[in-house]
Amino acid sequence: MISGAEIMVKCLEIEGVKTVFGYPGAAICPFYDFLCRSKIEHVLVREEQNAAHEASGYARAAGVPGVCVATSGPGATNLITGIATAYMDSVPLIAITGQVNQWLLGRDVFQEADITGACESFTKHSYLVKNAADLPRIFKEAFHIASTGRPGPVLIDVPTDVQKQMVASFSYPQKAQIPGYKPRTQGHAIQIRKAAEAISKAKRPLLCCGGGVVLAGARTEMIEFAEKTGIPIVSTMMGLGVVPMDSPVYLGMIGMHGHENANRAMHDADLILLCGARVGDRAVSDPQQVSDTTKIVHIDIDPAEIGKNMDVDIPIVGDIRLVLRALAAETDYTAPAEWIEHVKAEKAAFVPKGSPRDDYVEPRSFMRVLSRMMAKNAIFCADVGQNQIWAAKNFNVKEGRFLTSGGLGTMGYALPAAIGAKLAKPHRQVVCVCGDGSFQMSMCELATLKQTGADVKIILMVNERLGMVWELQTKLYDGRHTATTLTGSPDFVKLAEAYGIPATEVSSNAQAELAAKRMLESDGPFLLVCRVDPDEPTL
Ligand SMILES: Cc1ncc(C[n+]2csc(CCOP(=O)(O)OP(=O)(O)O)c2C)c(N)n1
Repeated sequence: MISGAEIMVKCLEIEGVKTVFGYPGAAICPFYDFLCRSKIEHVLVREEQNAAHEASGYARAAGVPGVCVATSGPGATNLITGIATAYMDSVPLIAITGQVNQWLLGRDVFQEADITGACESFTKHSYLVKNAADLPRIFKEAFHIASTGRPGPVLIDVPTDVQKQMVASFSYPQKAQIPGYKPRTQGHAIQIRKAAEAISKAKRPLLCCGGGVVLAGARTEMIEFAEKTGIPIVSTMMGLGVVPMDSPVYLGMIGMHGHENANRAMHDADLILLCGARVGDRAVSDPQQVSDTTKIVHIDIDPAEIGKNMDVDIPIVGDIRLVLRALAAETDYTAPAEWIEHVKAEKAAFVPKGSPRDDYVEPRSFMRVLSRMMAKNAIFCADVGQNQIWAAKNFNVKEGRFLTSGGLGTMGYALPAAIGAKLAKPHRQVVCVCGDGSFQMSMCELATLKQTGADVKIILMVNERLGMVWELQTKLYDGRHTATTLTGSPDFVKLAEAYGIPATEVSSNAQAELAAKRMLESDGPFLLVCRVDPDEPTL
């Protein structure tokens, strides 16, 4: 005989899970009681939202589903923002929650929350398990659903009695069999041919890569396709890192906070190949205006994305890696020299904003210096706010990753995501940047950082404001700054030191550069507090 809880742990082991992030409570205790007998490492976070973010950072760095665990009721509801964040960024995540005993469901008993109902609109699928014998099938399906097609979070809610229920034996299915769930990976040959024909007629073609290119592991295919055809590339924020900023085929990031020359290329193009980009409003503010004048080819693994935000001329459903390979085989096109020269000249004319100063740390120029100092394959996590935009526009992701909450825009994401990423890839340099508002949403994770010993470096941009909203109020609300001044913040250096984490504060670029060098060379976690001019703009 074997209990439901033991089955849950065995399922995770068979799926190859090495680390889970969680926070226990009575309703998940049976599971924890078996987890501690397993080789799976458990990271005790300090608040459940961070468990989901840490699992998300882990998943994005490792390329396998991340796993987070919480108890019923408040534990489960605390996970919600983290689950929604993962959903918006298509991150494969398995969220396991304890639930009250089945016979108490629906009675508003202590710590009961309808978490499957609450998460319905931002999970790819969710299960409320009623019988321990179903657990192996459910876990197999959950991992399959989370990591195939367009990745996303799957929730498994397990009542306490199901965790304790004894069943005769355990066997794990070889394959998940889910009727009606068959993500299409090969693009349709006729559509690919149509796209190749459209490319052959284009005078000003452009490739636009989104987060789907990263998820598909199609970096090489993307660059090879651009090099073969000469078609230049722009990226969305989620597509950052596919092509290094200094690559000759890359023009920059598009969008509201993007590079002007990249936006102009979007405007001037007569054909855009959207690759794994969902055309969110931050990336393209008026999608219909673009598609009115420009031919659009949209490649995406998720058919629901195609045509959702922008009218599309040639839809191609499939894995970007496979579609780009097939498209490359169909075309011997070379982009007109005139167009290439035009976009290159615009890129060359682009002058990065911000220059070093000695009264404050100037974040844009500091980001550029920092990226030169960091390892090629480093993982860089940006939080949300001005700090995110300064990083996205100025940090050159060479062969590494740029992790941020691009879809939901969740403040407090960077530190936990960085911890998760470091635990997934211990040999890679991991640095995160936060604003003083964002950091205060997740600074309890300094304890997790200390406890795990994860070598994560934190750059904290202190402007004593909710900078991004302050800037918005300056521009759009006649400078009426409401509820955006951060008073009462702690001394961040002392705070880190209280956790046993070394820290230093700097207030000029010269100091910041020196301190960053020392920080990067040091072992273990470190907090670098950078004083930023409160009126520093993003653009
Ligand atoms: C959880 C959450 N609450 C509110 C917001 C709205 N918001 C977006 S940016 C921002 C300000 C961020 O301030 P800070 O972290 O200090 O970074 P800065 O903009 O100063 O770099 C706020 C409040 C959000 N994105 N996420």
